[in-house]
Amino acid sequence: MTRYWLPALATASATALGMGAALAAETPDLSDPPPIEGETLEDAGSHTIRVGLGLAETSPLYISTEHFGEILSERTDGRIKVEVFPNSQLGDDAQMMEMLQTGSLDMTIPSTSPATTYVPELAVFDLPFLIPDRDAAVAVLQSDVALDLLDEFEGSGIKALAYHENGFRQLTNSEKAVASPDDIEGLTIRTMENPVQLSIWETLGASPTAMAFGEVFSAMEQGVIDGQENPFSTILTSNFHEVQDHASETRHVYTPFIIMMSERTWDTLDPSYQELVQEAAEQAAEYEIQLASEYDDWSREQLEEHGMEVTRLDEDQIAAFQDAVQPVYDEWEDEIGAELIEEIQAIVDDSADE
Ligand code: TK8
Repeated sequence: MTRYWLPALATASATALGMGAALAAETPDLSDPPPIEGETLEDAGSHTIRVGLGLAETSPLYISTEHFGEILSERTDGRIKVEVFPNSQLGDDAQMMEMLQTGSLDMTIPSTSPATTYVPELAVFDLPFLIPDRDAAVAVLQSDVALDLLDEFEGSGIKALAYHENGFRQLTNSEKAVASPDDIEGLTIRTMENPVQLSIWETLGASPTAMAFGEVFSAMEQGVIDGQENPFSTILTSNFHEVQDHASETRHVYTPFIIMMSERTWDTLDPSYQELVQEAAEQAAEYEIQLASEYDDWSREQLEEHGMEVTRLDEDQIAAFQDAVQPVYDEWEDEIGAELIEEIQAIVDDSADE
């Protein structure tokens, strides 16, 4: 399995993997998040928190999760340890959320899309071209409107702590360069397990199939599907370019991740530890969003260097996709809530004025 590291982040990445000082001479230009202020805790016991992730250990998600563990370990003199299990080895997003409910796993960080099973309004993030750029994304993720959706998990057995970035999704396929909605006709595309995602690709004329992330590589390798869509960093760190010759910079959906804990685990934590975990999750989220944005362009360049053809789309070409998927809004507006959609759109518009 080939591993791709963003050079500027080699130190952080190497540290995250315990790879020592070999790469330490490279300069990470990302500052570490500030330490958590407050007392170190003596009497709150020891905990090992197991975190399952769908993505590889080279992903910004994994690196920031290791960082989350470092913050907690430092702040508790090693009384809280975090163990991270990447590559869907404990299950896919849906399975790991169920494991949180039963208490057989402590944490996971799924995309919002499969989490709509618990909080249907999260499907607002599945709407195409809702979030145009990262400034808008950050404004939305920090808004009360978005944070209130995390509270909606209450009673599900899952404690949602913070948003991370999965990122702007790009289409890849093994068949042809895609530059217009017409090019999509007939392609079999894997989507996340979410009805709005299915509806996007049906509307564009593809034959979509919902599938867990961990099955996507082999489905493409075996030709069961022609393509999939994910951020460039995931396409690279999951080695999708080995089985996909074409990518198109469609940026059709911005997907957040949610950092979640089992309510059962949460309840075993002393309130002072709960506060630390919440703060560490927020710090890790800030770090992850920074990492993810650094990885985005770099990953696209790496993919091109590895022979993937990346089709860039100009404004008119993007507008053609945007027009083509308008019916998705009509179809889902009532279900998701027109008011919620408008609130998010208003935050996006404000972020453009600043
Ligand atoms: C990883 C997934 C993934 C998501 C997907 O667990 O399923 O395509 O984008 O990255 O959450």
